[in-house]
Amino acid sequence: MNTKIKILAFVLLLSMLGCNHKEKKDAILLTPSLKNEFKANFLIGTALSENQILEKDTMEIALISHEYNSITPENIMKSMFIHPQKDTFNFKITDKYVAFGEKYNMFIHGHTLIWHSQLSSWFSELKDSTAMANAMKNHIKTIVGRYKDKMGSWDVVNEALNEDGTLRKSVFLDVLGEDYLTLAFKWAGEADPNTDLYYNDYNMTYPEKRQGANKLIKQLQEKGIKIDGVGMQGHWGLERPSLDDIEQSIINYAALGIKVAITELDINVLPSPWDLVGADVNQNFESDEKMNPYKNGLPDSVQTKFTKRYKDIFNLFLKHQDKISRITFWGVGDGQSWLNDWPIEGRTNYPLLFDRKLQPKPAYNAIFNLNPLNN
Ligand code: 9MR
Repeated sequence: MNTKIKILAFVLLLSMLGCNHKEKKDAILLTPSLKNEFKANFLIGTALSENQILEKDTMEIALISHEYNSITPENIMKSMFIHPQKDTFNFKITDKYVAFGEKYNMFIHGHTLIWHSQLSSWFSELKDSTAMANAMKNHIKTIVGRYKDKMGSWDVVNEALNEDGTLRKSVFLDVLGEDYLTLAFKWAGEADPNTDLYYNDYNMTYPEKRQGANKLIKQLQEKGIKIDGVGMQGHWGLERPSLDDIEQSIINYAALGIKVAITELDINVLPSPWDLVGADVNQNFESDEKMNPYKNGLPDSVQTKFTKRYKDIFNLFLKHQDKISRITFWGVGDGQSWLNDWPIEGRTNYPLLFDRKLQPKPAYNAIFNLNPLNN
């Protein structure tokens, strides 16, 4: 489909918002969408913010339900929100998240059960291994159990590795040692045997970190612990990681006999003078005008690079579609992205397929028609 038709189709989608239900449905069926374009290849997902889950903006929800067939909660399932006190769970908004997925017939992913960051503070007070094990077990079994048979998959453990492939220091590692990984996957599998269990991390294309992830996954497999997939967070730049590193990583993880999901995909177009890579939100730097060069718009030359980058990585994903279960963007429009505030607050970044007005960008059009199965 050429760009002009696609833009017309999108305008049609937006204008339909004034139509009655039947007219709206008929028009949506005519318009192209990411989920239809790649329906034979992999799921196409987005992260959802709290406002999106609450369906605050009708136009945005029409777009989300039209384009994506999979969802991940950007923040609301993290322990500090869902399990704020040892004996208190907050399921109000997470129930709405799951209902959202059911309403729009989407694949529902859970993010994330065991993570050192955005962790409820009471976890850090547990110094005794029995108390920590009981707390983790209660956390995992209560949350996974509540949504049993509704979730397609869970990020059971998130970001447990350092860049050199060793295990990251955390309260879980401190108190329980390496066993915490085994226990987390074991309890998640017991709570819902029908959901896919993932290990999810950033910089998963780095050779040393890749080795560490391989080791971690193999150790679980050797113990007979269920692990179904690995999430490669796609917090990538215009040039790094190289296509070759991405490809080798996909091949390497798939060779372990598990699914590969590309999670949290966004392409950062802003300068990173500290050679900073990854997604550790604890790294923050002072604001500086030079570091926010595109606050009035993205120059054509950068837009072209950005578009090509998305096209190249989608070509790669299609080449390895037999190994990839799901591609999830870390948000819908550029205005939503965490990259506007990391590692410097208040910048204007352009990492996603839709702009701040939720209009499709050239990169959106570029990833259509790549698919040999559709042409
Ligand atoms: O996008 C999330 C942002 O809104 C939060 O402030 C941040 C806090 O840690 O987490 C962001 O999402 C992270 C994800 O949950 C795990 N991988 C790294 C992501 C970006 O930091």
